[in-house]
Amino acid sequence: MKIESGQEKLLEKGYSSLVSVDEDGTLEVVREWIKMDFDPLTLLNKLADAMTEVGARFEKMEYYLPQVMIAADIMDAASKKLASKMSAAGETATYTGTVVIGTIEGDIHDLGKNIVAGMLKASGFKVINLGRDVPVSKMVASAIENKADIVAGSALMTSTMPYLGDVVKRLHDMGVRDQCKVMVGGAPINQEYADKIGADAYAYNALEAVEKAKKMLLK
Ligand code: B12
Repeated sequence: MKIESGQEKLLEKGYSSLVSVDEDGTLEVVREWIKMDFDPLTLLNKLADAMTEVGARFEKMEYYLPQVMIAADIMDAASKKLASKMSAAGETATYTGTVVIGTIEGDIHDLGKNIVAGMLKASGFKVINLGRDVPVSKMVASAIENKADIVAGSALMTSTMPYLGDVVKRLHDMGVRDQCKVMVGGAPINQEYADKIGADAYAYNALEAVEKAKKMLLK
Protein backbone atom coordinates (compact mmCIF):
# COMPACT_ATOMS: atom_id res chain seq x y z
CA MET A 1 0.00 0.00 0.00
CA LYS A 2 1.33 3.45 -0.92
CA ILE A 3 1.44 5.84 1.99
CA GLU A 4 1.14 9.55 1.16
CA SER A 5 3.45 12.06 2.81
CA GLY A 6 0.61 13.57 4.92
CA GLN A 7 -0.12 10.13 6.29
CA GLU A 8 3.56 9.41 6.82
CA LYS A 9 3.95 12.58 8.95
CA LEU A 10 0.92 11.67 11.06
CA LEU A 11 2.18 8.11 11.46
CA GLU A 12 5.55 9.33 12.68
CA LYS A 13 3.87 11.80 15.06
CA GLY A 14 1.62 9.05 16.42
CA TYR A 15 4.59 6.75 16.90
CA SER A 16 6.77 9.31 18.66
CA SER A 17 3.87 10.59 20.81
CA LEU A 18 3.05 7.13 22.12
CA VAL A 19 6.70 6.23 22.66
CA SER A 20 7.01 9.48 24.69
CA VAL A 21 3.86 8.47 26.63
CA ASP A 22 2.12 11.66 25.44
CA GLU A 23 -1.63 11.06 25.68
CA ASP A 24 -2.81 14.35 24.15
CA GLY A 25 -0.36 14.06 21.23
CA THR A 26 -1.33 10.46 20.45
CA LEU A 27 -5.09 11.04 20.64
CA GLU A 28 -4.79 14.19 18.53
CA VAL A 29 -3.16 12.10 15.80
CA VAL A 30 -5.96 9.53 16.08
CA ARG A 31 -8.62 12.26 15.74
CA GLU A 32 -6.86 13.78 12.75
CA TRP A 33 -6.42 10.33 11.16
CA ILE A 34 -10.13 9.56 11.47
CA LYS A 35 -11.06 13.02 10.20
CA MET A 36 -8.89 12.49 7.11
CA ASP A 37 -10.58 9.11 6.55
CA PHE A 38 -7.24 7.26 6.34
CA ASP A 39 -7.15 3.47 6.79
CA PRO A 40 -7.39 2.81 10.57
CA LEU A 41 -5.35 -0.40 10.25
CA THR A 42 -2.28 1.52 9.11
CA LEU A 43 -2.24 3.74 12.20
CA LEU A 44 -3.11 0.88 14.53
CA ASN A 45 -0.19 -1.12 13.23
CA LYS A 46 2.17 1.82 13.75
CA LEU A 47 0.90 2.36 17.30
CA ALA A 48 1.42 -1.37 17.97
CA ASP A 49 5.07 -0.88 16.92
CA ALA A 50 5.28 2.11 19.28
CA MET A 51 3.92 0.02 22.15
CA THR A 52 6.50 -2.66 21.39
CA GLU A 53 9.18 0.04 21.65
CA VAL A 54 7.74 1.13 25.03
CA GLY A 55 8.00 -2.53 26.11
CA ALA A 56 11.60 -2.70 24.92
CA ARG A 57 12.52 0.46 26.86
CA PHE A 58 10.92 -1.01 29.98
CA GLU A 59 13.00 -4.15 29.54
CA LYS A 60 16.17 -2.02 29.17
CA MET A 61 15.08 -0.27 32.40
CA GLU A 62 14.81 3.10 30.61
CA TYR A 63 11.11 3.27 31.54
CA TYR A 64 9.38 2.48 34.82
CA LEU A 65 6.22 0.39 35.16
CA PRO A 66 3.86 3.41 35.63
CA GLN A 67 5.00 4.78 32.26
CA VAL A 68 4.22 1.42 30.65
CA MET A 69 0.79 1.37 32.28
CA ILE A 70 -0.03 4.88 31.09
CA ALA A 71 1.18 4.01 27.57
CA ALA A 72 -1.02 0.88 27.69
CA ASP A 73 -4.04 3.04 28.64
CA ILE A 74 -3.30 5.48 25.78
CA MET A 75 -2.97 2.54 23.36
CA ASP A 76 -6.26 1.15 24.62
CA ALA A 77 -8.07 4.47 24.10
CA ALA A 78 -6.57 4.87 20.63
CA SER A 79 -7.50 1.29 19.67
CA LYS A 80 -11.10 1.81 20.76
CA LYS A 81 -11.45 4.96 18.65
CA LEU A 82 -9.88 3.28 15.62
CA ALA A 83 -11.91 0.10 16.19
CA SER A 84 -15.18 1.98 15.76
CA LYS A 85 -13.96 3.04 12.31
CA MET A 86 -12.88 -0.53 11.59
CA SER A 87 -16.26 -2.03 12.51
CA ALA A 88 -17.72 0.01 9.70
CA ALA A 89 -15.08 -1.42 7.34
CA GLY A 90 -15.76 -4.96 8.65
CA GLU A 91 -19.42 -4.65 7.83
CA THR A 92 -18.61 -4.04 4.19
CA ALA A 93 -15.85 -6.69 3.90
CA THR A 94 -16.77 -10.14 2.55
CA TYR A 95 -17.29 -12.77 5.28
CA THR A 96 -14.10 -14.81 5.58
CA GLY A 97 -14.73 -17.11 8.58
CA THR A 98 -15.31 -17.16 12.33
CA VAL A 99 -12.51 -16.65 14.86
CA VAL A 100 -12.72 -17.18 18.62
CA ILE A 101 -9.90 -15.19 20.21
CA GLY A 102 -8.67 -14.68 23.75
CA THR A 103 -5.67 -14.08 25.98
CA ILE A 104 -5.06 -17.36 27.71
CA GLU A 105 -5.65 -18.07 31.38
CA GLY A 106 -3.40 -16.44 33.94
CA ASP A 107 -2.50 -13.67 31.51
CA ILE A 108 -4.00 -10.18 31.46
CA HIS A 109 -1.98 -8.70 28.58
CA ASP A 110 -4.59 -7.90 25.96
CA LEU A 111 -3.40 -4.95 23.90
CA GLY A 112 -1.82 -7.04 21.15
CA LYS A 113 -4.67 -9.55 21.14
CA ASN A 114 -7.18 -6.72 20.73
CA ILE A 115 -5.23 -5.35 17.79
CA VAL A 116 -5.25 -8.79 16.15
CA ALA A 117 -9.01 -9.08 16.84
CA GLY A 118 -9.67 -5.62 15.36
CA MET A 119 -7.68 -6.34 12.21
CA LEU A 120 -9.36 -9.72 11.68
CA LYS A 121 -12.75 -8.08 12.06
CA ALA A 122 -11.89 -5.33 9.62
CA SER A 123 -10.79 -8.02 7.16
CA GLY A 124 -14.19 -9.71 7.16
CA PHE A 125 -13.88 -12.31 9.92
CA LYS A 126 -16.64 -12.70 12.47
CA VAL A 127 -14.64 -12.28 15.69
CA ILE A 128 -15.70 -13.52 19.10
CA ASN A 129 -13.35 -11.82 21.53
CA LEU A 130 -13.44 -13.62 24.87
CA GLY A 131 -11.20 -11.07 26.59
CA ARG A 132 -8.25 -11.89 28.81
CA ASP A 133 -7.41 -14.54 31.41
CA VAL A 134 -9.64 -16.95 29.49
CA PRO A 135 -9.68 -20.56 30.79
CA VAL A 136 -8.61 -23.22 28.29
CA SER A 137 -12.01 -24.93 28.75
CA LYS A 138 -13.83 -21.70 27.83
CA MET A 139 -11.75 -21.18 24.68
CA VAL A 140 -12.60 -24.66 23.48
CA ALA A 141 -16.27 -24.56 24.52
CA SER A 142 -16.73 -21.25 22.72
CA ALA A 143 -15.04 -22.61 19.58
CA ILE A 144 -17.43 -25.58 19.51
CA GLU A 145 -20.51 -23.50 20.31
CA ASN A 146 -19.75 -20.94 17.61
CA LYS A 147 -18.51 -23.48 15.04
CA ALA A 148 -15.30 -21.45 14.84
CA ASP A 149 -12.99 -21.91 11.87
CA ILE A 150 -10.06 -20.66 13.96
CA VAL A 151 -9.27 -20.54 17.69
CA ALA A 152 -6.69 -17.81 18.28
CA GLY A 153 -4.80 -17.69 21.57
CA SER A 154 -2.48 -15.00 22.87
CA ALA A 155 0.15 -15.37 25.61
CA LEU A 156 2.62 -12.73 26.74
CA MET A 157 4.29 -14.61 29.55
CA THR A 158 6.46 -17.71 29.60
CA SER A 159 4.35 -18.93 32.53
CA THR A 160 1.11 -18.82 30.52
CA MET A 161 2.28 -19.95 27.08
CA PRO A 162 1.95 -23.68 27.94
CA TYR A 163 -1.83 -23.19 28.24
CA LEU A 164 -1.92 -22.58 24.49
CA GLY A 165 -0.72 -26.17 24.12
CA ASP A 166 -3.54 -27.23 26.44
CA VAL A 167 -6.05 -25.70 24.02
CA VAL A 168 -4.72 -27.99 21.26
CA LYS A 169 -4.81 -31.00 23.64
CA ARG A 170 -8.34 -30.27 24.77
CA LEU A 171 -9.59 -29.98 21.19
CA HIS A 172 -8.04 -33.41 20.58
CA ASP A 173 -9.53 -34.88 23.74
CA MET A 174 -12.98 -33.64 22.83
CA GLY A 175 -12.67 -35.18 19.36
CA VAL A 176 -12.97 -31.86 17.52
CA ARG A 177 -9.35 -31.11 16.62
CA ASP A 178 -10.05 -31.47 12.90
CA GLN A 179 -12.97 -29.03 13.01
CA CYS A 180 -10.97 -25.85 13.59
CA LYS A 181 -7.51 -24.44 13.14
CA VAL A 182 -5.43 -23.14 16.04
CA MET A 183 -3.44 -19.92 15.65
CA VAL A 184 -1.13 -18.62 18.37
CA GLY A 185 0.84 -15.46 19.03
CA GLY A 186 2.31 -13.09 21.60
CA ALA A 187 5.83 -11.86 22.34
CA PRO A 188 7.32 -15.11 23.80
CA ILE A 189 5.83 -17.33 21.09
CA ASN A 190 7.64 -18.28 17.88
CA GLN A 191 7.14 -20.70 15.01
CA GLU A 192 9.18 -23.38 16.74
CA TYR A 193 6.97 -23.23 19.82
CA ALA A 194 3.81 -23.23 17.73
CA ASP A 195 5.05 -26.38 15.96
CA LYS A 196 5.96 -27.99 19.26
CA ILE A 197 2.44 -27.61 20.69
CA GLY A 198 0.79 -28.68 17.43
CA ALA A 199 -0.76 -25.32 16.48
CA ASP A 200 -1.64 -24.79 12.82
CA ALA A 201 -0.24 -21.26 12.59
CA TYR A 202 1.86 -18.65 14.34
CA ALA A 203 1.92 -14.98 13.45
CA TYR A 204 4.42 -12.37 14.56
CA ASN A 205 2.02 -9.44 14.38
CA ALA A 206 -1.55 -8.52 13.52
CA LEU A 207 -0.99 -8.01 9.80
CA GLU A 208 0.63 -11.43 9.52
CA ALA A 209 -2.21 -12.91 11.61
CA VAL A 210 -4.75 -11.76 9.02
CA GLU A 211 -2.66 -13.14 6.15
CA LYS A 212 -2.17 -16.51 7.83
CA ALA A 213 -5.81 -16.77 8.90
CA LYS A 214 -6.96 -16.19 5.32
CA LYS A 215 -4.40 -18.64 3.91
CA MET A 216 -5.38 -21.39 6.35
CA LEU A 217 -9.03 -21.18 5.41
CA LEU A 218 -8.26 -21.30 1.69
CA LYS A 219 -6.62 -24.74 2.06
C1 B12 B 1 2.10 -3.44 28.51
C2 B12 B 1 2.61 -4.52 29.43
C3 B12 B 1 1.87 -4.76 30.58
C4 B12 B 1 0.56 -4.05 30.89
C5 B12 B 1 -0.57 -4.81 30.15
C6 B12 B 1 -1.72 -3.92 29.71
C7 B12 B 1 -2.68 -4.66 28.81
N1 B12 B 1 -3.94 -4.30 28.94
O1 B12 B 1 -2.31 -5.51 28.00
C8 B12 B 1 0.49 -4.22 32.44
C9 B12 B 1 1.27 -3.06 33.05
C10 B12 B 1 -0.89 -4.32 33.07
C11 B12 B 1 1.35 -5.48 32.62
C12 B12 B 1 1.22 -6.35 33.70
C13 B12 B 1 2.10 -7.41 33.93
N2 B12 B 1 3.19 -7.73 33.20
CO1 B12 B 1 3.59 -6.97 31.47
N3 B12 B 1 4.26 -6.21 29.91
C14 B12 B 1 3.81 -5.26 29.14
C15 B12 B 1 4.83 -5.01 28.01
C16 B12 B 1 5.72 -3.84 28.44
C17 B12 B 1 4.28 -4.71 26.63
C18 B12 B 1 3.22 -5.72 26.11
C19 B12 B 1 2.45 -5.06 24.98
O2 B12 B 1 1.33 -4.61 25.16
N4 B12 B 1 3.12 -4.95 23.80
C20 B12 B 1 2.56 -4.24 22.64
C21 B12 B 1 1.62 -5.16 21.87
C22 B12 B 1 1.03 -4.40 20.69
O3 B12 B 1 2.43 -6.21 21.39
P1 B12 B 1 2.13 -7.74 21.69
O4 B12 B 1 1.31 -7.91 22.89
O5 B12 B 1 3.41 -8.49 21.59
O6 B12 B 1 1.18 -8.18 20.46
C23 B12 B 1 1.59 -8.24 19.11
C24 B12 B 1 2.18 -9.62 18.72
O7 B12 B 1 2.78 -10.31 19.79
C25 B12 B 1 1.04 -10.35 18.09
N5 B12 B 1 0.08 -11.08 18.92
C26 B12 B 1 -0.31 -10.88 20.18
N6 B12 B 1 -1.28 -11.74 20.54
C27 B12 B 1 -1.53 -12.52 19.48
C28 B12 B 1 -2.43 -13.57 19.30
C29 B12 B 1 -2.47 -14.23 18.07
C30 B12 B 1 -3.44 -15.36 17.88
C31 B12 B 1 -1.58 -13.85 17.03
C32 B12 B 1 -1.59 -14.59 15.76
C33 B12 B 1 -0.68 -12.79 17.21
C34 B12 B 1 -0.66 -12.13 18.42
O8 B12 B 1 0.32 -9.30 17.43
C35 B12 B 1 0.31 -8.13 18.28
C36 B12 B 1 0.17 -6.88 17.44
O9 B12 B 1 1.22 -6.73 16.52
C37 B12 B 1 5.61 -6.36 28.01
C38 B12 B 1 7.05 -6.30 27.47
C39 B12 B 1 7.15 -6.77 26.03
N7 B12 B 1 8.23 -6.40 25.43
O10 B12 B 1 6.29 -7.47 25.52
C40 B12 B 1 5.55 -6.74 29.49
C41 B12 B 1 5.66 -8.21 29.89
C42 B12 B 1 4.90 -9.09 28.93
N8 B12 B 1 5.01 -8.22 31.22
C43 B12 B 1 5.58 -9.02 32.05
C44 B12 B 1 5.13 -9.25 33.40
C45 B12 B 1 5.99 -10.19 34.24
C46 B12 B 1 3.95 -8.65 33.88
C47 B12 B 1 3.35 -8.80 35.28
C48 B12 B 1 3.43 -10.20 35.90
C49 B12 B 1 4.08 -7.75 36.13
C50 B12 B 1 3.87 -7.80 37.60
N9 B12 B 1 4.93 -8.17 38.27
O11 B12 B 1 2.77 -7.49 38.05
C51 B12 B 1 1.89 -8.35 35.06
C52 B12 B 1 1.01 -9.47 34.48
C53 B12 B 1 -0.02 -10.01 35.33
C54 B12 B 1 -0.76 -11.12 34.58
N10 B12 B 1 -1.28 -12.06 35.31
O12 B12 B 1 -0.89 -11.14 33.37
C55 B12 B 1 6.80 -9.71 31.45
C56 B12 B 1 6.60 -11.19 31.12
C57 B12 B 1 7.86 -11.96 31.42
C58 B12 B 1 7.81 -13.36 30.96
N11 B12 B 1 8.75 -13.72 30.14
O13 B12 B 1 6.96 -14.11 31.30
C59 B12 B 1 7.11 -8.77 30.23
C60 B12 B 1 7.78 -9.47 29.04
C61 B12 B 1 8.02 -7.60 30.77
C62 B12 B 1 9.32 -8.10 31.36
N12 B12 B 1 10.37 -8.24 30.59
O14 B12 B 1 9.38 -8.34 32.53
N13 B12 B 1 2.21 -5.64 31.59
